Amino acid sequence: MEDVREIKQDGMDDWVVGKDGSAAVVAATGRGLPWRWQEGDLTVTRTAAWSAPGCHLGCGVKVYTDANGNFVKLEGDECNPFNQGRLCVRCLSFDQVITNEQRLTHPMKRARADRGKDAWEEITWDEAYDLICDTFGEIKEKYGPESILFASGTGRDIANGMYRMAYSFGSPNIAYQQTGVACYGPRITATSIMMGNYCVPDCSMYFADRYDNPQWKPPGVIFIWGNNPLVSNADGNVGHWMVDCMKRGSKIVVVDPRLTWIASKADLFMRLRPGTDAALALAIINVMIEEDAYDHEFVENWTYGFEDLARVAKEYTPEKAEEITWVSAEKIREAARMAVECSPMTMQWGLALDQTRECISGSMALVALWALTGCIDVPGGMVTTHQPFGAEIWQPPAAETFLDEEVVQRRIGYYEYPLYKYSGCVVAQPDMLYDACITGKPYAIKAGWWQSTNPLSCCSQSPESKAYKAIMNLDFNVVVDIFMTPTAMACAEVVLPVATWAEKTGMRSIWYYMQPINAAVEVADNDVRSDLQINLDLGKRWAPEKWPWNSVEEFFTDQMGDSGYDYDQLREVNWMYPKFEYHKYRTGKQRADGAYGFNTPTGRLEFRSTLCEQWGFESVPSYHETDRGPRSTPELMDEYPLILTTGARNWSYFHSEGRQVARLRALRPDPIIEVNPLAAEKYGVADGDWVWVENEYGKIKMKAQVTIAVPESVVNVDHAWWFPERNPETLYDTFSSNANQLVPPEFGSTGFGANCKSLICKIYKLSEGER
Ligand SMILES: Nc1nc2c(c(=O)[nH]1)N[C@H]1C(S)=C(S)[C@@H](COP(=O)(O)OP(=O)(O)OC[C@H]3O[C@@H](n4cnc5c(=O)[nH]c(N)nc54)[C@H](O)[C@@H]3O)O[C@H]1N2
Ligand SMILES: Nc1nc2c(c(=O)[nH]1)N[C@H]1C(S)=C(S)[C@@H](COP(=O)(O)OP(=O)(O)OC[C@H]3O[C@@H](n4cnc5c(=O)[nH]c(N)nc54)[C@H](O)[C@@H]3O)O[C@H]1N2
Ligand code: SF4
Ligand SMILES: [Mo]
Repeated sequence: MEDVREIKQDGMDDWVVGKDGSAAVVAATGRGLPWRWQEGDLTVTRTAAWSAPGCHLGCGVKVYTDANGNFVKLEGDECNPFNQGRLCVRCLSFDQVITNEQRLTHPMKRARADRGKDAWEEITWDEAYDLICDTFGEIKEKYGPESILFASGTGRDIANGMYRMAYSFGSPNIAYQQTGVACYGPRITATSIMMGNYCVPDCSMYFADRYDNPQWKPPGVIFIWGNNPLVSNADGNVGHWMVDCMKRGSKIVVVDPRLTWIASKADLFMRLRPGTDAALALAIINVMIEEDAYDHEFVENWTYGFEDLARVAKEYTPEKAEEITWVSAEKIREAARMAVECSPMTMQWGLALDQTRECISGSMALVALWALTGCIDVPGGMVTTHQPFGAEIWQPPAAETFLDEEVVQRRIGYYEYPLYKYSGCVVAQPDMLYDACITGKPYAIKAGWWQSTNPLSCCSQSPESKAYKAIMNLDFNVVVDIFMTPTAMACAEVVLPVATWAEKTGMRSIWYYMQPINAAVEVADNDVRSDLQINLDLGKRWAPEKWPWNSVEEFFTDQMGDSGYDYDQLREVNWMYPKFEYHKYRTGKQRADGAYGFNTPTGRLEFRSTLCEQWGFESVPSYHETDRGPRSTPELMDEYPLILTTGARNWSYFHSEGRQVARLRALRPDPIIEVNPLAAEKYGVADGDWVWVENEYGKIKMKAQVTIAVPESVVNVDHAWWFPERNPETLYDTFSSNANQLVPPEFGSTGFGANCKSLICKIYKLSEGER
């Protein structure tokens, strides 16, 4: 390797010249820092916290261990450019995860007849693998490899290994079983079809020297739209970055029905009615066009379909939008002016966009908004994303590299919903997949592999729901997790225990950088394996030619793209940042073919999507009224007078995780419904009361938190609750306070989207004895 790289010192940066002359930049701050050292009796290991337990980030941490390799404590790694030493309460409670008595410590099996019973038998890894291979093998022989689904949940440290393993088995049915994949995929799709790439707000994270980098400048204004960055640290974005930008002068506009911490600090807070985001965006666009305040140079030279956008936006005057969204026309005008005048404008958007049924055309309105400002790929604007060094580790491999085209096309939903190809998560359409589990159409689905997902707590309604029926209808299920879960208790024949991030060798990569996950803690007492090790073990059995690596380190070296480095060298430098450039669409670096412009059929940013047009989907940004609410179902509002949003993130929990972790549970002991003081008075509810939250679909028990965080007509409920302390054979009561009892499994015309955040309900106190 040494002969193909040359290191040049250039100010802050170390340049590494790869084989083809392409230059990468390695963080100067990382070179020369040890990845492991001794402090007194303790060994310190520099590493990254990704999963398990789960998170979208992977902040830099220093793990302290004793002479026996046992975990002692951890601290944020102040040298790590990504989080700069800051940690949230979940990492700070990791001591209670790694030593948690409820962790799974051995592979286990159970007879199918004993589903739902706490009747597990410990087995060895070899016995577990044999059982899985024999059973999957028989099913494959009889029904074909596509009859086994391979599911994971949200972005944890899983996808690359699990996708490879599933494809090695021969199945194209990768799954993420939330109705309409209503998380992230829709936003990626909307951006990709319009621009050919995804975009993120530029908080300097592409540079190892961060805010000091002379190329970067702070955003003039950050629109925080349907996202709560400090709490959720979602999608690779550290919430603290927003605060860092605020300190450097960025103004903040928040679009959220709830008064979040950052909304309380905002220059402009647009408290909209849940589900009306697209109408608000179109009204802001309306003002920008009416006031002739958009970026003409960008629109004329680099975009397509502006007239179509203008036609749609014309309808959404601020006054009309005020009626729909509850945001005053005056604030709408102010937002439009800030977007233009506080240049560069950027946007941190979130889950609320995906969780409307017509989420693609709705999200397109937001892409159009930021595009009109022309702040694309400029310092402090919306910057496009690319895999660092072309490495695959974060982005799973394409199915086509493993499977024949004809097999890929058998993926459930492949023909019906072609936009899935643009979502970055090439999964089966979840609702159709559940249907197939039940009906055997278009073909039988017979078994499930569930690695890092707990769909019964997170994404299903009740024992009567399609999800529960589908999962229970399968002949054989394998669950891979760190804890026993309601899903595993309900349906698994085999459970495999995994290592936490502190116990495994891995690699964290996202668009900005690459970093090793250095195993810090010995796992001698536990018989756990890393997710990748499990995928590698089984992948080797199913398709040895696709798994030529003898160790995970060898695997990672192969995943490092054109960096010119191997895994050990990555360890030496601690983290690697690719060379980053702005204005790529103007220099021919945005598209793989080197042409100027964007990676779309027209080469322009498409306000009217030619891809959508081709497939007969709605092709311009648009607003769709939510299915239930004061405008679409006024007749239901007497019975269900409150607007319901679900699942706003809290500090303690990552979805269904963390309920067994004492420190986290103490922060949020019970499932919460947020109710405004005026509403509480109206419905006879006091702070701390247990209430029924009910709508046409179901009812759940929640504890009222009376707070001005929500407006009078809106309530918000936690999602993903279960109670690890309760009887396993009730599935830990996961259906008693499960937000999804209130969410219908209905998705949008593109196969994406679900109305999780714009529903209706009523609330009333539990009677005596109902608790
Ligand atoms: N009503 C409502 N429902 C929602 C939402 C909402 O806002 N409202 N949000 C939705 C969203 S956006 C999402 S992404 C889904 C999330 O759904 P999921 O991703 O399925 O989340 P969990 O149910 O927490 O399941 C994760 C499981 O994986 C385990 N785990 C964590 N890390 C690892 C790891 O590294 N390896 C392995 N093998 N296991 C691991 C955890 O212990 C846990 O049991 O929920 C959705 N559900
Ligand atoms: N602590 C913690 N962090 C997490 C997770 C977790 O479970 N816990 N889950 C991870 C996952 S998978 C995801 S997808 C992300 C999601 O993270 P975010 O994108 O931040 O999503 P939420 O917290 O669900 O909602 C963000 C904000 O949207 C507001 N909101 C609700 N309805 C609407 C609406 O109709 N319109 C608008 N504009 N706003 C609305 C809520 O009040 C909330 O403040 O978080 C990730 N990070
Ligand atoms: S966001 Fe919190 S839980 Fe996630 S890696 Fe960073 S500190 Fe850990
Ligand atoms: Mo998510």
